[in-house]
Amino acid sequence: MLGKLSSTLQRYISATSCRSDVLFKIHPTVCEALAEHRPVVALESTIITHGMPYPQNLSTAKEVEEIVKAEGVIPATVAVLEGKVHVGLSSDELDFLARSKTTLKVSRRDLPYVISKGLSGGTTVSGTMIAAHKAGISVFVTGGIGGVHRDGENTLDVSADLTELGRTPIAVVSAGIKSILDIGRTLEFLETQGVCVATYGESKSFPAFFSQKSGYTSPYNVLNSEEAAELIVCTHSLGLQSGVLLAVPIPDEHASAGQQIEDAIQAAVKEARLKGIRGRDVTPFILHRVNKLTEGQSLRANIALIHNNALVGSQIARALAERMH
Ligand code: PSU
Ligand code: MN
Repeated sequence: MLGKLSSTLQRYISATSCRSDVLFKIHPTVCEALAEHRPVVALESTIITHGMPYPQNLSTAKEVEEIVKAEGVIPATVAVLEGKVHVGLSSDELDFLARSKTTLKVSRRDLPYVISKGLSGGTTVSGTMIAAHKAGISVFVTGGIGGVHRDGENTLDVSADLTELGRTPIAVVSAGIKSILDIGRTLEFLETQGVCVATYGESKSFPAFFSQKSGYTSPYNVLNSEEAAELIVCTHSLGLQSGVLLAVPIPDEHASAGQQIEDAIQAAVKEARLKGIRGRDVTPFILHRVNKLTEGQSLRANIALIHNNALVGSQIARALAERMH
């Protein structure tokens, strides 16, 4: 009885001492898990609001949360809702984000505006990293991160995801970098930013999202979740304020459409340039066009690799939590 009482009390204390405030709300289940040092994985929401069409965006968001839970890990999807950063969403909140056509794409630079106006939006990798770090989460799973765009040496279109990785100590699990981007320059920029980049598994090639190989050598490899956790622990122990990028190659059975998707990407990148698409609209435009040009093949591959990333990321979060005990 006493044991039961004290665990209830502990839950109460952890839930009420969570660092929620007027601008920032951590979901009670996320709070409890963090207070009890149980594993938590952060998830982004631009993929829901701008990265995938309805209804696949909603089903994917829910499936990813289920995969994380099935691994014994608490999912914390991050978004801005009516001017408040939320870490961990209810099913109704996910539904709202997936259906809304007015939500903004929120990276670091957008946060002050969106919050000052009481607006809602999906957080990008950079926006999600900020919120996850503030909440005390160490592992974040997504599909693909932003990077240096092709022709970025002229346009200076370099995703804020890269500078965020340079300044926020979060481990981001992704399927590498999409070839809509300049992968070589992205890896160079990550090095400059001090981001430790490692491919998960034995492949020497850094993965290119839809393909297992980008043709660029991966700086490092981690062979399993324990090695990944060790890398994260060392980043923290050294007091580095920079992030870690873990690249998980797309599973074999979904990599076959790689070349066809690659051709569609080439066409979509050209189209974006001709149409004068700029800035924050570039990535969503290309994702949408590639999905149309491949008749949904890219979307199916995208969903499959996010599922896989969620599984791997959860295992890493678990290995990390075990290291902390
Ligand atoms: N890549 C994808 N799907 C996405 C994104 C990237 O395959 O949904 C989103 C992520 O939220 C990422 C953002 O952080 O796009 C990067 O946008 P930009 O290139 O404008 O920085
Ligand atoms: Mn950009």
